[in-house]
Amino acid sequence: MRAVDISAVKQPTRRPAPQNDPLRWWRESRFGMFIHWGLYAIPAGVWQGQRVPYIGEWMMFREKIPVATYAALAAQFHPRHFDAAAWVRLAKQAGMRYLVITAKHHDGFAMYRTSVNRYNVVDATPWHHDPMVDLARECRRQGVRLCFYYSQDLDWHHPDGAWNDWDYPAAAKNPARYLREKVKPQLRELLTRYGPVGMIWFDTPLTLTKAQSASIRRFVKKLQPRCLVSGRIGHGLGDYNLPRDNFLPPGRLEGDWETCATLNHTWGFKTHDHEWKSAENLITTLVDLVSKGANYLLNIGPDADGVVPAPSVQRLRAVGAWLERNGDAIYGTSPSPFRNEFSWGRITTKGRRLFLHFFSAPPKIFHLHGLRTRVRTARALGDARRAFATRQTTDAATGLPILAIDFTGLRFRAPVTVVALD
Ligand code: FHN
Repeated sequence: MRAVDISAVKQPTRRPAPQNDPLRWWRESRFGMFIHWGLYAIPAGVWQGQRVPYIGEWMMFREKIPVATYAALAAQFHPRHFDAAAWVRLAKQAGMRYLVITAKHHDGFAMYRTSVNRYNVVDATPWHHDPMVDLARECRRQGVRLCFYYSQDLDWHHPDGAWNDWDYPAAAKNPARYLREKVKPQLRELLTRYGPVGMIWFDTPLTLTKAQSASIRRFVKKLQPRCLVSGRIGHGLGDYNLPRDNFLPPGRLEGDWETCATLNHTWGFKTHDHEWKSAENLITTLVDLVSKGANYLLNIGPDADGVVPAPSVQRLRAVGAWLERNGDAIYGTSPSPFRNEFSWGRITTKGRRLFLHFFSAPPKIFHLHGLRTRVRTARALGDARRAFATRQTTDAATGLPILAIDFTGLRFRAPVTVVALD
């Protein structure tokens, strides 16, 4: 093991960001809410009486549902319980600082008012309502950053969009026309009608060329220069990296990363997916990701009435309660100065402070090997009176520094307790 000094750790993306760096808010936020909501919430994972095993929002593709049959679902979309204030409040309660909602997923249906075609939540449903107006207002009011998911490549509704070859022959597709007639006009609407947008969360770059992706990026930046572009614009053109869904990195990452993840196994609502990750799992994952330099974008899939599944609400509130006590060790932090993972937990840093996140109670005398920085105090986070005795020595055999902290008498709160060193 190499000894580290927290002030000397190379943290390429953690350099003090200039005030005007558009990534600054995103790096500081660390935790966001992903929302997958669309027509797929109506069949909710059941097609022709059969429960489907795959992610709910892929039903149109997996069943090769003709455009006209799928579009007919819109006549049933009338979410009487939709409450933008409550959704944004839930994000706040969970400690999430940004919200990314599906403005258009792969099914091509716009969940906002678009003038591009009538295939949208205002013109095609009995609801006749644009939920993005409410969400934009509530995000502004409650201080959460609004971001839009937009499927720029796959579009199973547009004749020139990628991957619907059961309605439209692949050979006749003209992607340039799709970009010109749908993608760019819709992005213009999203970026000019709802106020400042934190990010356009592009997804699944599968068929567009580098030049096409670059032209989408330029288009976004021209309309809102501070709006971020997610890594899945493809071709390395994003403002940050987005690995595969539910990715848990094995060690510290270089650069800016985000892991997007499900709470159960689907993104879009399914009636029969009840395998929820526990609150402990979510907190541990948040800590793990942040200690490695990644953001955590965690998904909810509201049902067709606009109701967020109760198990999602319970779990998000539990994470929020933990963040309420321990948020100082998450928001605005830098990754662990150590490359390796520890079996006892994880480390985050902020300035000269080092946060030790224990996944279970440590021994009464806890040893941290390899920290060269002098430690003045060690105390339980949020409890300045609670100081622990520390001792720094050098291991005679390896020459490595050893920090010993005496936790005698500390009752560790489940699932983890954070200790700050400065
Ligand atoms: O195909 C999509 C999927 O439906 C979902 O939107 C996820 C979220 O990251 N992205 C794609 C798969 O990676």
